[in-house]
Amino acid sequence: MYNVEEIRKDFPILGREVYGRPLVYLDNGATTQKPRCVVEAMTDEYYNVNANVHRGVHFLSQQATELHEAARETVRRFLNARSTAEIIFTRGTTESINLVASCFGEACMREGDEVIVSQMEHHANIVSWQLVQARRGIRLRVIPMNDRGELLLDEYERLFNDRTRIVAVTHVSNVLGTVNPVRRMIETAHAYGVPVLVDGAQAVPHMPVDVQALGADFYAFSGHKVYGPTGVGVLYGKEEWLDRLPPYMGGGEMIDHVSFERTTFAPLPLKFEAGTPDYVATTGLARALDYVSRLGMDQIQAHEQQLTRYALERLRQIPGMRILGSAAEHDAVVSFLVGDIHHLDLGTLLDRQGIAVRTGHHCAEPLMRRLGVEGTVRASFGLYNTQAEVDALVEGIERAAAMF
Ligand code: C6P
Repeated sequence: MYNVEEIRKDFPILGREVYGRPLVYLDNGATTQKPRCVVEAMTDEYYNVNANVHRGVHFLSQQATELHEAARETVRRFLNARSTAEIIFTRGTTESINLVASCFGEACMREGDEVIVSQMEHHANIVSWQLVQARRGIRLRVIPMNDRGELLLDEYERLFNDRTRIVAVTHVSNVLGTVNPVRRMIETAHAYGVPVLVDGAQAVPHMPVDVQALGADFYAFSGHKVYGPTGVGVLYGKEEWLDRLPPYMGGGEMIDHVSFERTTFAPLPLKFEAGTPDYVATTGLARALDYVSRLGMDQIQAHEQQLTRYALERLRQIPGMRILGSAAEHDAVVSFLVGDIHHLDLGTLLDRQGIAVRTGHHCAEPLMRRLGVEGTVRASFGLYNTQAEVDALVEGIERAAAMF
């Protein structure tokens, strides 16, 4: 049994008030709240274990290293990767994508080569490729979408040609909630001999992800969006691809031997992990993944899907409501506008009622342009949200709309 009221007790922040009203936190797409066990594991490591990893012979360093490498194994299991060599710790999705764009761009792309991205990408998966474009003269090709917010797969297939080097696509849109058919898209790309990077920032917190079943060559996500700490994320990469790529940054940890004449690099995954990692955050991330695994990703998904259906049903009844995105496969994100009320005004009025939503372009300006809007209000659900909170959102919107 999924007992959301019991689950909420694990998240102290959910008990607080803002402006004298109970907090209704519906900005989980931006970041999620942390269960007590995550914060306690990190506090415990700072109080009792803290030492730099991979370097010291002393007891604490070895213990910290064990925790850090155990966290890598937890991530491996969570994603069902083949080996811990395929799990690179980064600062988050943004850094994971930049790592692939930069290293893959350098090793595998030349002037005139192409990367396929989609109309609904987050800036992280657009701008990182534009940096490669500036350096190496590559081209971005864009998969279009229909008005429901679904990618056009026929058009996608038409984008492949002999200059296509990689596909970089989001698993779930942070604005529309569309769940893209990435498995099918990967099969298509592989039929053309092209690898695929999947931006899993908005997928990993909401559904079971199996990188081997998907066939993804690279898969990126952020710890803080899956109830873990900020400042840590993951890049999964197939070993054969990671082996082919040059290091991203130079420094300690990532080397084998260094001389002024010649340096050799450490084996995977350390080749991509220059400098002291946030080893306390990796412990926190592992604890968060254990936490969601214990609840069950299937159960979390079922709970959030039910909540999203309920929210869509209720929101649609509000006069003047325009919901952006109605893809058949829809995740726990709802973007909307009401009448001609500016998204920022609506967000501010909701905030005054204790309801936290996000407003603006959500780091997806090209998508906003396609939708013909400047921004939206976005409610994004997490494993601890309730129907009562959806009701509060609906009533909050009605109250705000009545003021206009
Ligand atoms: N989206 C949102 O409110 P970082 O900042 O590295 O943890 O994640 C970047 C990122 C990449 N891809 C997708 C699909 C995302 O949604 C995000 C982060 C947040 O929608 C902040 S803009």
